[in-house]
Amino acid sequence: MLTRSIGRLRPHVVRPLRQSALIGQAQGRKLSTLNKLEPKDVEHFATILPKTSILSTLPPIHGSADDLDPFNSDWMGKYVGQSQCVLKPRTTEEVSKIMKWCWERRIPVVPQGGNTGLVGGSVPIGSEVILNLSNMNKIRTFDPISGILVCDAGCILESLSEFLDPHKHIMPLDLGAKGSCQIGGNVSTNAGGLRLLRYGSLHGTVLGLEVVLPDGRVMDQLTTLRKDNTGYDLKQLFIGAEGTLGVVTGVSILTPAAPMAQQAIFLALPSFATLPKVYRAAKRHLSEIISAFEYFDRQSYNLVSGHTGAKALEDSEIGDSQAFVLIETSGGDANHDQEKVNNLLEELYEPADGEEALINSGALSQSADQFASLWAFREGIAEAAGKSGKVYKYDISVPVSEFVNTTNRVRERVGHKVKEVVGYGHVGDGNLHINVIAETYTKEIEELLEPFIYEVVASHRGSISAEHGIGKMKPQHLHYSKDAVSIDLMKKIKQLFDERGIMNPGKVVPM
Ligand code: FAD
Ligand code: 2HG
Ligand code: ZN
Repeated sequence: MLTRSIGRLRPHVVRPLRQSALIGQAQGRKLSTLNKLEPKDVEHFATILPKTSILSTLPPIHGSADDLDPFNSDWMGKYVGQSQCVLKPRTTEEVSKIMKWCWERRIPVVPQGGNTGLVGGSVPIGSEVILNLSNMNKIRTFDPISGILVCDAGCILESLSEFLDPHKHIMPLDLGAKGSCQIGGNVSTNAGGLRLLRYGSLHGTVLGLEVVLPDGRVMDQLTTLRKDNTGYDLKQLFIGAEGTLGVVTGVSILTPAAPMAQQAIFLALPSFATLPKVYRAAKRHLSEIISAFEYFDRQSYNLVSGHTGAKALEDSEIGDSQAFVLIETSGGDANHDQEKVNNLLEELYEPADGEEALINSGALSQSADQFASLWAFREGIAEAAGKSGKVYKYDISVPVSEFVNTTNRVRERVGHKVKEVVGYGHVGDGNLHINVIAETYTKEIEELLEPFIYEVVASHRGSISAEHGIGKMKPQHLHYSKDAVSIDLMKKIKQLFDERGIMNPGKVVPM
């Protein structure tokens, strides 16, 4: 029988790391055609923003370089820039004035949200100005009838969820970095996350955007229309552009009604071999109430358990289970949903074809706390990996049947040169995360992994970036997932919006 006694897990907290390792010095984009920041630029910024909204080592601010460190370094401590100036505008007008000045002076700019990105897109490759959106954090409107929320781009995802809670609505996306990431960053990376299976991608739920273009003009497409077939849908270009085409300053997004009943089901499987059957059975039995189906391997389980001391099940129930699944249901009636879950569990323990049980054991959340604890276990993998060492992160789309083969090929490839390789991901979206944890970042390990992993992905016609983006990490590998014609068009679009190349140079588009 499923155990119902869980609740020893600690809540997951996302904290930016401040480390100084640097892989691959700034290269790529021709930063030389751009101008270096001078004191006169900072003086001008001080006419647009109060001095408290400017961090700079240059006069007239004369700040300390240490104050800029958290903005220059990414969440993994893998990418480190040398910006001498961070600007924190409060309004779209301020962003527009800053961009206009930078455009005229040819000064490169990196838009930055919560700085939780995992591909080095949010930090400079050289000394670009950092335009940090954290002071743009106002809700503009919310319509409880349609569920349409309009807000500033710098609103933190979790704050938006908290705002919606009393209105009985939820954000259509959720991710482990919710306490730090911003909706503008989510849009700019087209973040996927844990609810994509149910609510789809931001390409569908974002209804409108307000964007400051590289030359300072404001593109106002902040509509609240669900239907609008008036020509090219320009806002789609900014969803996933990673700050290379403009600065997203406002977002209009469709928020779903909050489910009346939710449950988390944690399952321990003898091996990955039974997972496809479990997934199919879950889809059949749970149909409209399934809202997430997440997988992680034994190495991931041990990592989180070792790091937090948490256990999703007793050791005796886990036994030598090699694969774990977290299923979430979101429905309108707890009794009705429970019946569906019971039918599913019955089939998993006693398959109709008389085969062996598909699962070893499992746990069902019985309270909001237990629900949160089970999710914290899954969401804690990235943080636990970061606490164990330096992490090479691969975020790929391959057929679900290839999840374990692909992870094992990476394990064999790196052998004892690294501490651990863990595999986990969003089964419902065919998205596998492979985290390779090493003592330190080295060229030797990087060269073992790349392009090896991308070649494996390409052999399945998969994606080298399922949800985290391209950033600084992968422009040179884009061809593994995009053909030459597509890359050529991407370059032309970049040129059209940003012919001076000041917007987040060296990111996404290969040279
Ligand atoms: P940043 O990291 O600040 O920026 C990301 C990119 O967007 C950069 O290129 C930046 O220049 C650009 N950008 C940011 N704001 C703007 C703006 N207003 N206008 C224009 N460009 C902008 N990602 C997923 O997809 N799914 C997950 O499940 C997931 N889980 C995560 C869990 C953890 C613990 C962590 C650390 C990260 C996770 N991520 C995940 C990656 C990351 O959190 C997301 O990509 C997130 O959307 C980034 O938001 P941010 O505000 O931190 O953006
Ligand atoms: C997740 O699904 C995130 O937990 C992070 O996308 C993945 O850190 C990673 O590799
Ligand atoms: Zn993910």
